Amino acid sequence: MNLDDLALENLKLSVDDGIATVTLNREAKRNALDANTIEEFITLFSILPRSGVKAVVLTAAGAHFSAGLDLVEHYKQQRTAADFMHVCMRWHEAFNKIEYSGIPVIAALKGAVVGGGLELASAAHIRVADQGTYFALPEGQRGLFTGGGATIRVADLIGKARMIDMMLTGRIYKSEEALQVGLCQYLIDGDSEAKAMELARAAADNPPLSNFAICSAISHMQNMSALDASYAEAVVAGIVNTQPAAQDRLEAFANKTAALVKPKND
Ligand code: 1HE
Repeated sequence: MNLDDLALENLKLSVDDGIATVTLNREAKRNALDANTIEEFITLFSILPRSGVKAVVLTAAGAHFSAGLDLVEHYKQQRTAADFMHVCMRWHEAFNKIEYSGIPVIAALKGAVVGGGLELASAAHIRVADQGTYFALPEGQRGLFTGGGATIRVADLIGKARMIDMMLTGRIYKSEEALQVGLCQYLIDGDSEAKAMELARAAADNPPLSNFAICSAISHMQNMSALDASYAEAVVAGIVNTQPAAQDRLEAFANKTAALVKPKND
């Protein structure tokens, strides 16, 4: 199957100049994540990384990035514990496909990034927030628990103490404070999608093999012992750092034609 054959309902896909824009497209339900949306993520991210796309902007229709788990679907389906464990495994499949995709995924955030919406955002490689973005884990208030990887990824971003506080008390982070604790890497005054696109274009200029390593190996290595991770790092660096695309760039540096690494105004 290729990208053109995909029949998506709750996600929208467009590709321009090698950059894919994936849009959560359930604005009427504040982009709540129902089972179908999760299946569409799995389908899409099974194909996108092999489609020649160089980077992805993950954005959302309407004022909110995502209101998290579709609470109404969950309520109506009267799921058993076993049912919901299987639901969670599909969420993990979807979000692992994003985090380990090997292509940069930049999340453009706005409005509510809550519960499962934050779990989705934390699977991206970079998060850009605007001034109206807010982050919350209201699971405790709803009588729920995270099931889409927050115990791993959100705890990784902000530490377990902050995560537990958010879940127990409903604490909401926004603006500078959200940036400071690590819920986003960029906080901008304008449109987060425009900034995410700018970052995606910058990342897309890197050789695909370098991006593959950055957007998969680091995550894999975090799951390993330090000894195994250092071995895996050597293997990955052996492959990436000897690629022809690196040689070309190193030649440019040696010939003094490559850009130097300096802040813009220096
Ligand atoms: C939804 C959902 C949803 C909205 N599931 N339908 N997440 C939450 O606890 C967040 C719940 N949502 C909200 O607090 C608010 O909807 C928002 C602050 C995000 C947006 O408020 P607002 O005033 O713009 O919209 P609204 O009027 O509340 O909602 C518009 C519609 O979206 C309405 O449906 P309608 O048919 O009455 O028009 C809402 O029911 C619907 N909607 N959010 C289903 N979440 C793997 S475990 C993860 C566990 C979690 O994610 S817990 C966090 C759940």
